[in-house]
Amino acid sequence: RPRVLSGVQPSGDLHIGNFVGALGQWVEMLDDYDCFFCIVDLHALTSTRKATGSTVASRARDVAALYVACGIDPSRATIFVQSQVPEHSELMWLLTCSTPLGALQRMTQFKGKSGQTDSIEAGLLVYPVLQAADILLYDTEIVPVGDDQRQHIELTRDIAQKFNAVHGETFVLPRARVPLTGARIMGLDDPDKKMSKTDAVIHPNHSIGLLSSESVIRKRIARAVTDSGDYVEADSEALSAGVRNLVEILASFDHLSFDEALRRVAGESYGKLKETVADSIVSTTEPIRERYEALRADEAELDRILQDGAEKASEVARRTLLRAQTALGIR
Ligand code: AQP
Repeated sequence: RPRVLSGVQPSGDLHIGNFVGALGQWVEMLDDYDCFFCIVDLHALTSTRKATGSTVASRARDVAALYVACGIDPSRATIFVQSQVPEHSELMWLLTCSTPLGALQRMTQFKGKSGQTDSIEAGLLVYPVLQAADILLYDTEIVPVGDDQRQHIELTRDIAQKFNAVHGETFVLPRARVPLTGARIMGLDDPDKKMSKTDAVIHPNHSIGLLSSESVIRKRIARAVTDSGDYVEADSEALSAGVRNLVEILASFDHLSFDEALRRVAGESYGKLKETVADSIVSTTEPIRERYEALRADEAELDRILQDGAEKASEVARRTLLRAQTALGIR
């Protein structure tokens, strides 16, 4: 079966964008792919803005419980924490040495984030190389991600291609799998900005957590930015960014295409649209929240799942790292 790898940073509460762009797609791949799902804690250290090490460590268990609660069965997928497999950091260094600085400086995320602050940590610049190591270590063919990661997967391919050309066939070339709807869920408070965990810490109305209660979900959707109109236009070109985002959320949660979702709500008032969207989110997330509570309470079982996962991941990672070291001539 083709190998799949993807991950989430334990950098805050997972939101509905993470579900649509990542976890929701992963569940659908369990039968047909050999799945590795990582909790990328080292990525969550890339900026002091995000979290301290100890917060990241306790959140890693939260994320593991959430993976399972969303339907990622640990007997059908390898679930592990990135820092428990040291090969990720080792391979990253080998790849960093041949990655052009200009390629990293051209990454859209780096340009956007480095422009917001005077003091930028080097981790923000080089973390796409760590991401490349995460992917290449597992001979990954498919990386199911949201749209924001597309450019980083392309960079991973470039890094792998260059390495193979110089040192001989070593890495499998991966490709991104981005969902047709919901690839980029936008902030509810600012529909021009991608919904993100870290923004949610500063702006409480920015996102909806996967574990939010029904009342919070309804309140946040009710407050979502729309526009000065009253009714949903039938023509998708005429929709404002805020209304488009709500239709996109509805489509993702109800497994519809964007056009199908729009046909369902066209002509409705914004109030009714918001009610429909909130209903749809609640019906998907409520069972996840219930399962999560039970799973999170059993820390010994979570640790066993992660220990098992790290052992399986290490077996593959060790072989690939050795291959890369041998190709480079340092073994
Ligand atoms: N808004 C989104 N819509 C669709 N998919 C999304 N993903 C993230 N945001 C959206 C996808 O979720 C996976 C995990 O990504 P992440 O851990 O980087 O999530 P984040 O919310 O972006 O977290 P942070 O800490 O707030 O990161 P930064 O600071 O980088 O924005 C990925 O597959 C991602 O595509």
